[in-house]
Amino acid sequence: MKIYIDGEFLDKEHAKISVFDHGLLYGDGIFEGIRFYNGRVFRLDEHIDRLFHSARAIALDIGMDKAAVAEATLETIRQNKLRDGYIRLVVTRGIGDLGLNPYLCPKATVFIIASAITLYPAEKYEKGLEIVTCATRRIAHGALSPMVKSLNYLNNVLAKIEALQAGAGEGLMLNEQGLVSECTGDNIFIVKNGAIHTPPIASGALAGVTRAIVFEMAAEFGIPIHEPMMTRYDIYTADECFLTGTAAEVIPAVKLDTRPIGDGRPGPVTARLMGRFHELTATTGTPIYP
Ligand code: PXG
Repeated sequence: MKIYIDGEFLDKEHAKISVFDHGLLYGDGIFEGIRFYNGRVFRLDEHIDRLFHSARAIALDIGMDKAAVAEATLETIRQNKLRDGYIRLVVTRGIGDLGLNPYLCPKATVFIIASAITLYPAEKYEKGLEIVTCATRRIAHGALSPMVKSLNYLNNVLAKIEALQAGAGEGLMLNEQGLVSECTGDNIFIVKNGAIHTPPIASGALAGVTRAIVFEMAAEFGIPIHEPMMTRYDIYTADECFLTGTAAEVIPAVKLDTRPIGDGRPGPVTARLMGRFHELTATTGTPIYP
């Protein structure tokens, strides 16, 4: 396996980051998780745009332009001769001293891993996930913008521990007001009375690339889609529920806190969105091998 670090491709054994890197010392950095299917990178530009927005928000100079980051991403896949897989693209503040001061880090560290990804078992796509509400709250806008896909994932990790300990596939995270935000690594949607609803970005949801595709698909199908503030009640009483993310794609959720959602089985709107999403991943994207 060849890993991109700061312009070089290194073997896995030699792909190492300094213990003085502020990405490690302070979680001072950002990342993207990107999928590629059938020789094409899915929604590459959207991921690169979000990366640059994350960088801007934390005053981080990536030291490369968007075209160079996109090309490095494609070249990492080529070096590994892959056609299907997952990209982890990480930019850290870089190497500094043992103090918070980011201005003492002269240059950002950029690394890119192209690899396989652990997916939910196929059975979960057919039968649906059971999810539980986590006590750990989504990061507040006043602490660190939840829009920034930063290396500070500890509260999501703690929520994921809660979900896994409860035997659930994913955990629902609320914001400080107790409103539904999203899951630990996925956005959440419900279907009710023929319309799709998902919490607004203001509630602490990440502006997911897959989330945006649900809006496109809803428009295509003529299904109304709204972003109201939502509580758990809305999910308990929904007809259908599904989660979205680069890793999860579109996956049905059939129980929240042991209560069946709708009839407790994946619903028809979810199935239709899953089908269209698979068509998009199979037929669109930036070619890796022109
Ligand atoms: N919310 C959070 C907190 C995320 O981390 C999403 C929503 C969905 O966003 P996208 O843009 O992917 O539709 C994410 C993304 C993993 C993994 O290994 C998690 C994500 C992406 C890729 C892999 O669990 N989460």
